[in-house]
Amino acid sequence: MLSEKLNKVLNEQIRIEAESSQIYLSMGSWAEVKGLEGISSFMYKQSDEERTHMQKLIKFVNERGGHAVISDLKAPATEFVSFQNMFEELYKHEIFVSASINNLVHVSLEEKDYATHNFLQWYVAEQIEEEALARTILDKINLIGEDKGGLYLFDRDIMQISVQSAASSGPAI
Ligand code: OFO
Repeated sequence: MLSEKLNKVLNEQIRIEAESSQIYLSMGSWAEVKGLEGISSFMYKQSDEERTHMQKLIKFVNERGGHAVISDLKAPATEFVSFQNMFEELYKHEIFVSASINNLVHVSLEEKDYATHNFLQWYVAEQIEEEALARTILDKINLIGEDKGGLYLFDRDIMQISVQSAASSGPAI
């Protein structure tokens, strides 16, 4: 049975995952309008993944005798200065999510809830991967600079990243 405190912080994480999904959906739409097809499909896939993270949490909370509460969400940004800026925002957001997951792990230990602690390890590993991927992408972007041909190739490559990771990941809900 989940403690009230853990139920509360897990519900906050459910909201954060849902907001992450909306943020990436909005980024995907912005990129699509700008004709950046690869970036857009990458963002749409990220958005879908965040939704599965949220669903996995909902199931866990309810299975453990808690109540997963679905709340309203903060509206995401709809405009970005550039695609570079958009990926910097994505990276910052993933760092914020990692801190939030770390805090959840901390609370699970305080509450001596080892089942929740164990469940959260999947999220800890996922955040390491997502931060690493965002950093790799930012490195590539820095290499491109203002080069338009580079942007064309980047957009094509990132489409590949999203296809590959879609085939190899996706948590069991
Ligand atoms: Fe939910 O995985 Fe990153 O944010």
